[in-house]
Amino acid sequence: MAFADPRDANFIASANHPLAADLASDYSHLGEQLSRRGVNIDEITNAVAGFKVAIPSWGVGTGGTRFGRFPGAGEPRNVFEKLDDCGVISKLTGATPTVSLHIPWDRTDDYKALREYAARHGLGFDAMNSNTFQDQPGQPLSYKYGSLTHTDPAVRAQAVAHNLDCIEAGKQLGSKALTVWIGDGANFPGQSHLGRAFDRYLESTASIYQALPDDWRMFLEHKMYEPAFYATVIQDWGSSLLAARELGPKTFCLVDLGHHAPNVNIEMIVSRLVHAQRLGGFHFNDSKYGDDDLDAGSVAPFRLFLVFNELVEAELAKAPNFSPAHMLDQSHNVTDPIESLMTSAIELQRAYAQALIIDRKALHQYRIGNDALMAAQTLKRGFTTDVSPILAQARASKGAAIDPVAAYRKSGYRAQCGEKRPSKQSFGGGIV
Ligand code: LRH
Ligand code: MN
Repeated sequence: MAFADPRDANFIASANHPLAADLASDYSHLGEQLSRRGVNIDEITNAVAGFKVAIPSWGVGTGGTRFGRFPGAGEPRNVFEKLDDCGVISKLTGATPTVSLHIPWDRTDDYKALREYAARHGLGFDAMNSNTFQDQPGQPLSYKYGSLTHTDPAVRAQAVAHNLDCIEAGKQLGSKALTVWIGDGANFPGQSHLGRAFDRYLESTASIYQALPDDWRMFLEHKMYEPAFYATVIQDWGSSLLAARELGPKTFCLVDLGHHAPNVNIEMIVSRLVHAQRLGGFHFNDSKYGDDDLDAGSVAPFRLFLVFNELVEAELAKAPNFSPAHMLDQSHNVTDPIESLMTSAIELQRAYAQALIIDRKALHQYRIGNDALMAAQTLKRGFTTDVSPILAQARASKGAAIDPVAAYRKSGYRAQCGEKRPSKQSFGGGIV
């Protein structure tokens, strides 16, 4: 099999050539349909072309669960190889120009060199992620019973220091945000004092807040449960918003879609955080039961559409303090992570385009007229419109691939990596 570099513009152009005519015909056909609905297709395509989502560095390797992880061929062995793979995703989709790093998983002793290496792939860095949910070799104090909220001030200080390290690394990389997710909580009623644990959280995060550069943001990520199975200190958006308001204007709430109980109305949470001017961003993924970290739009695409409907409403209303950071946070246990990340980025663009084509004038009329059925139908018509030609045209307009997965497979990139990156057998579980 002849290998090719899927990041090469000529390779992408040659992969697009046989698909261009069909795309042009599908695009003009959809254009006619949408213009009859008062929608200018090129405006939507331009908006979609401007949509960006960050790739989680921890998502380009095969993920796992506590029961097992089954690495595929050509796994990235270090942050530089992770960036190589992120470069492929970025070039083929045109939608992922930044990477969100996780420290210490991506720690390196020369962040300036890492920044230059990323720039050669046309990549930058989004929010840094700290990690005080695992103990590292040689770490003086354990996080078994918590980190930023541990009852021992020395453990809290160790966790705060780690977050300051992440900020220092991020400053060298050009990142402008720190995401703080902690697994702190309790497994038994009575194990921890729920109020004092929250007070310790505020005390510790206030120290992190002090170290934030003026143009940085701190994202607080709430999660209902796991690894704590009775009470989690930042368990829901209410706890996150309370903390954000008490910590200061550079603190925002990050919504990981998988961190809610099944059937929770996440689009309502988004609407409230927009109102509170504290919507910091998202960890997009999908789930059916728990924090399954499945591919975005793979289980509940209508829910994803409803989240983007709230984002478009906020955009159109010019909501103050509204610039959410879009990031994926997924675990690819049974697919090629590059393919899953490409298709997931595209599913976000799909939900965005579907939300953009909603006839909001008609929707408003039906709403104030309490015509519930027609309001619901008008909204849903966005979701039931196949906007694939818009998504492909947005990619083609940026020199990306009309069919990224087909182009990726045609390049043989994974097989190339298999040859270059000898895989080491790994047994046992764990998310990365
Ligand atoms: C926690 C979480 C968090 C990351 C981790 C990899 O479940 O969503 O965002 O730090 O996954
Ligand atoms: Mn997350």
